[in-house]
Amino acid sequence: MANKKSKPTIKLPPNQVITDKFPEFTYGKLPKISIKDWTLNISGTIDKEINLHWNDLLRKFKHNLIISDFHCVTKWSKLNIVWEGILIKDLISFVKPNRTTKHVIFSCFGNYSTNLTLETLITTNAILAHSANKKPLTLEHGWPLRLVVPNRYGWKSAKWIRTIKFSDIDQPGFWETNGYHNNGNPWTEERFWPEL
Ligand SMILES: Nc1nc2c(c(=O)[nH]1)N[C@H]1C(S)=C(S)[C@@H](COP(=O)(O)O)O[C@H]1N2
Ligand SMILES: [Mo]
Repeated sequence: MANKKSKPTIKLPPNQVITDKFPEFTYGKLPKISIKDWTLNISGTIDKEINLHWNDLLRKFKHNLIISDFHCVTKWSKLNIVWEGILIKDLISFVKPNRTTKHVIFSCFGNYSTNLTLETLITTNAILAHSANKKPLTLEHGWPLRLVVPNRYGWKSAKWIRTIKFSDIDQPGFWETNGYHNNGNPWTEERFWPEL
């Protein structure tokens, strides 16, 4: 009789390894942030630039949960993280970017940035998270607010978000100008610039 091998039930992008820990992965030093002075600046191809204080942000938007897997390009993956925060979709409905808008650039406290297309943010159900696995983020994981983009490598999930700029023109971020792929889809291993 044929010996049926059981198929693995976990779907993992190619060449990733599961970790049960939640590694902290930061280029450079941890930023110092005071929640009292914290603002989120939203600008670019929207009608009016906005600055939101922490409490404004928490009050203005619905809070949602997503469960997603985290894949670092250095090959560790952590499965099933519960993120809570504000869906980028809700932020987009609020700021109403102009019809020509195609790109969104996130900049952080510290010297880090990343770029995504508006379409990717919507179709991946990206979230601005303030908690992970039911606890407020630790500073190491991006407190008070980080981006989480499911189905993109971890470097797109920028921690310590400070500004969000909507744009007609792409503006590659920190890793995207240092050899990492502009799109970063782990399922097709978009790790590095295609010519590298
Ligand atoms: N501001 C900032 N965001 C960042 C990084 C960083 O160095 N600075 N590293 C990125 C990388 S490469 C990964 S894998 C994830 C790691 O998130 P974690 O430290 O919460 O595991 O954060 C991403 N966001
Ligand atoms: Mo990473």
